Amino acid sequence: MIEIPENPREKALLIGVKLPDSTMSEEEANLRELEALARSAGADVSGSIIQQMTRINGSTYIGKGKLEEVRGTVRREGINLVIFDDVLSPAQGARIEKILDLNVLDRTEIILDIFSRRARSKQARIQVEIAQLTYALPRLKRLWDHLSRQAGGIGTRGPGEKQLEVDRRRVRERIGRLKKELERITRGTRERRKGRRDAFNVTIVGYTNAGKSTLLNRIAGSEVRQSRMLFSTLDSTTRKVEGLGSRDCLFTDTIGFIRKLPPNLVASFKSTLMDVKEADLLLHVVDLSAPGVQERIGVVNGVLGDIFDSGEQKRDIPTWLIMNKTDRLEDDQLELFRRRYPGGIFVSAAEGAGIALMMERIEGFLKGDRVEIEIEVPLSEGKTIAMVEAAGEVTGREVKGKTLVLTAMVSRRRLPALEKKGKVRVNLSGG
Ligand SMILES: Nc1nc2c(ncn2[C@@H]2O[C@H](COP(=O)(O)OP(=O)(O)OP(=O)(O)O)[C@@H](O)[C@H]2O)c(=O)[nH]1
Ligand SMILES: [Mg+2]
Repeated sequence: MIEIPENPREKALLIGVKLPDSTMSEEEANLRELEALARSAGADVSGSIIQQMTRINGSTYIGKGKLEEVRGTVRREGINLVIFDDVLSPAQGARIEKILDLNVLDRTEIILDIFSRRARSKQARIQVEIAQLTYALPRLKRLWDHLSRQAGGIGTRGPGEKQLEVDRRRVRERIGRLKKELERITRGTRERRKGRRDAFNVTIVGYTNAGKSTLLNRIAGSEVRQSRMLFSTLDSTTRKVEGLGSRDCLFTDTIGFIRKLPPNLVASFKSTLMDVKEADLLLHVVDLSAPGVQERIGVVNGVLGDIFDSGEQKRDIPTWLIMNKTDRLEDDQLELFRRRYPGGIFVSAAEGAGIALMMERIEGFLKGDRVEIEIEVPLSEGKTIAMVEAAGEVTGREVKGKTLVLTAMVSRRRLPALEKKGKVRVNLSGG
C-alpha cells in the first residue's frame, strides 16, 4: 500500500461553552476529551477557551464579542483550526468561518475524521462514508468555502446555487449506492453470524479507551490493536474462548462509544452493532481512572438504549459492569468505587487482576443459562430434529409411536424457537 504523507500537523484552538446546567469542571473535562479527540485526529492543540453563557447564540454559537477575541488569539498565535465542542448548524459554521477566516470544525466532524482514518474493513469504510456524506449534505456550501480558503485564487471560488444543486444530487446518489452496497455486505455477515447462534456470545462494550480491546486480548490471547488513541477499534473482532463449559463461548470486541456520538454515525454503524443486539451477555467496560465515571456509564447506557430502540426485537440482555484499570487507583479510591458499584467486577485488563474471577462468573452464568428440556417432535420432521440437535446437547431419545421424544440441554433463549416446533417440557430439576 502506498503511504500518503500526512499534512503538516494543524495547530488548533478548542472552544467550549458553559451553560447554566453544567459546571465549570464538567466543561473542563469535556474539553480535555475534545483535546484527546483532536490529537487522535492528528492536530496539535495550542489552547482552549470556555465561554460562560446563559444560552447559545443562534447565529455565531458563542457571543460576537468573544468571537472577535478568538480572532485576535488566532492571529497572534498562528492557529489554523478552531474546533467547537458541539454540533454547529450549517449556518453557524459558515458565519463563524467567515468572521475568523479559517477552517472551523465541530465535535462531530472531528469524530467522523478519526473514524475515516481508522476504518479498515470495507464495511467500516462504507459506514463512515455514509455518515460523513449525510453530515456534509446540508453543509456543502461551507465545504466549497473551505476549499477556496485553502487553495485561494482563481478557479477555486465557491459554486453558484445551480452547481450546488448538482453537487447535492450527486451526494444523495452516492449515499444511495453506498447503502445498497452496505446492505449486500451485511447479508454476507449475517450468514456468517448464523454459525455463531449456537455459541454463547459475550459482547464487550464501553466508552472509548476504556480497555475493551485490552480485555479481549487478555482473555482470548488475541492481538487486537489497543492504544491510547481514541477509537482505535472500529471493526468488531470475535474470538473463541475455550474451557468455559461444554459450549463454545465467543467474545466480541466492539467500537467505543463517546459523549455526543453523532447520531447518524450510530445509525450507519447499525450492522457493526448487531454484535451488541445478538449478545447473550454484555460486558460493559468502565475506565475507573478517567474522570466522570458515572457520566460515562450513563453515556454508554444511552447509546445502548438507542441501539435497542431502533431495533425490531427488544431483548433484555444481562449487562455486567467491568470496572477496569484498578491498577491505577489508590486503595482508598478503589474501596469507594467498590462501595458505589457493589455489582461491579473489578479488574485490571492490563495486569490481569480480577480476570480469573470474572471468567468464573461468566462460566457460572453460562451454566445457569442451560436448562434440560424434553421436546416431542414428529419422527417425520427431520429438519426439526436436526434443529434441536444443533441447539444443544441431546442426552436422550425415545420413540413413542410416530413421535420422537428428545431430552436435551439447551440455552434458555432457544426455548421460544423450539416451542414453535414441538411440545416442550422444561425439567426444572435438570436446570
Ligand atoms: N493501567 C491500565 N491501562 C489499561 C488497562 N486496560 C487498558 N489500558 C490502557 O488503556 C488504553 C486503551 O485501551 P484499549 O484496550 O485500546 O481501549 P478500547 O476500549 O479498546 O478503546 P477503543 O477501541 O479506542 O474504543 C491503552 O493504552 C491500554 O494499554 C488497565 O487495566 N490498566
Ligand atoms: Mg479497542
